[in-house]
Amino acid sequence: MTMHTSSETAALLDGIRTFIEPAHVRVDPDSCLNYGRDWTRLYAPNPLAVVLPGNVEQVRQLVRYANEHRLPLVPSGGRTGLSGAAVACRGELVVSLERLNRILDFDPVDRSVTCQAGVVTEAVQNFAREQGLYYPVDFASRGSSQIGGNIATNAGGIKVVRYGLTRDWVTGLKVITGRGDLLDLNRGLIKNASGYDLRHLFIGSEGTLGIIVEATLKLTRPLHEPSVMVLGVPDLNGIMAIYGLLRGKLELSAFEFFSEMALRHVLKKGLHRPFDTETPYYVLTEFENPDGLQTDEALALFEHCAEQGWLADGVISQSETQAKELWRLREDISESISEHQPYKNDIAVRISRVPALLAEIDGLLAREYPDFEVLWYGHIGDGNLHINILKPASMESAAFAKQCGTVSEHLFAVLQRHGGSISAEHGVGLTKKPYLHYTRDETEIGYLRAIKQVFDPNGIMNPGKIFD
Ligand code: 2HG
Ligand code: ZN
Repeated sequence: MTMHTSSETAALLDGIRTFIEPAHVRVDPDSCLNYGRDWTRLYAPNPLAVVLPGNVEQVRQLVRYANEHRLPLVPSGGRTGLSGAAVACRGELVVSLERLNRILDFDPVDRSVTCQAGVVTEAVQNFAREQGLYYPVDFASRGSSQIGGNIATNAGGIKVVRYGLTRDWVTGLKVITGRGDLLDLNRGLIKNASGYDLRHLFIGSEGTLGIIVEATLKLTRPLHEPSVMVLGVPDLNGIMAIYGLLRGKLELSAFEFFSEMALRHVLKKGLHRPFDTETPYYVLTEFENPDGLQTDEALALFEHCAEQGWLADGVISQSETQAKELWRLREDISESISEHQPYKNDIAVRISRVPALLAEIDGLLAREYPDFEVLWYGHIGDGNLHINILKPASMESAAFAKQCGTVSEHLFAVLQRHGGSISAEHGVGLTKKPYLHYTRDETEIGYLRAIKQVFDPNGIMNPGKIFD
């Protein structure tokens, strides 16, 4: 990375101010702090400056300028990421897409919406609802995450069992490649068999190939009156047994779990227990229940699971408000523990492998972290577990990270044996980079590098993220 003197930096930024309004090229400490980091909070932000282009042409000019001057760029959305992919800690220029925040087009026949990259997820969801439709990619950070960032990380979330990942909803993408070319990829087509689909390379590329500036998203019909059940489960194995039964009988749109230890953190923030019985684990599941027609079926399934000893108690929502309250028990966990600087795991295996993986890592974590608080939660219906280890207040951050890093090696070795992934949905960014080889072998990483070289020959796009 080139070090610039302050007069060189000033000249570089002045150059940018010739094609982006000076007010949108910021160097003030507040902007550098806020735009230079994401939710990981592990790295000290240190960007050169923050630039907020107001249109696609300005993004293109900026990328061309960055190539000429070998300026590293960090594309920036809502910065709700948890892997450090949107962190600028090495003098990079942050490119915030937040001014590209317009919904551009809607077509009721196509059932699709075209929007700029900086549109907030919830704004797309609300727009869809106003059209009588539904954008089903959903997660707790919906109020600040942006569509461009969702696409750059192929965001998953809480409805994947029914609707899949962000990848499944993107029918068109406009990107500025790391070379500064504008590509208009797939243009909203459902079917297009005309060769390599570059759209899918950009989905999940974490800003390393170029900058997403616009997206066309599919919409679908809304869920019919979903009901939510929370079930108290005595052991981890019971969870998958319940899943196997329920998914065959109900139209599930979510199947999540969390531990009693995790629940206690949201209770501390003012939420209430779903029922009096305490169990080590809980399942939260959502299913379509138009006119309450599935309630009897759900209750019969509940009885069956109770007879098998798979669950000990449960509750089913009686209203939309109650459903929302139950959802908060799961959705609020991540934020409720952030003050404990958790070491985050975001692992995935095939659903069928979950019981075997759980059995192995449960023992491993108990052995390796005897004195740490280990919280389990996540999207178990997708094979995706978030295991969070809380930092003891008395321990130094660096020592804690080091110890967790060592345990990660054991954990990921187990995961590798089960054919799993070190990141299900949060991405690799900086935090998972040292472990990428557990999921992708060296030959495959070689292909990733070669692809990057094609789109970003000067290595200016989010350098140091995913791999070096
Ligand atoms: C969730 O599912 C998010 O709540 C955050 O992906 C997970 O905090 C985490 O580890
Ligand atoms: Zn998650």
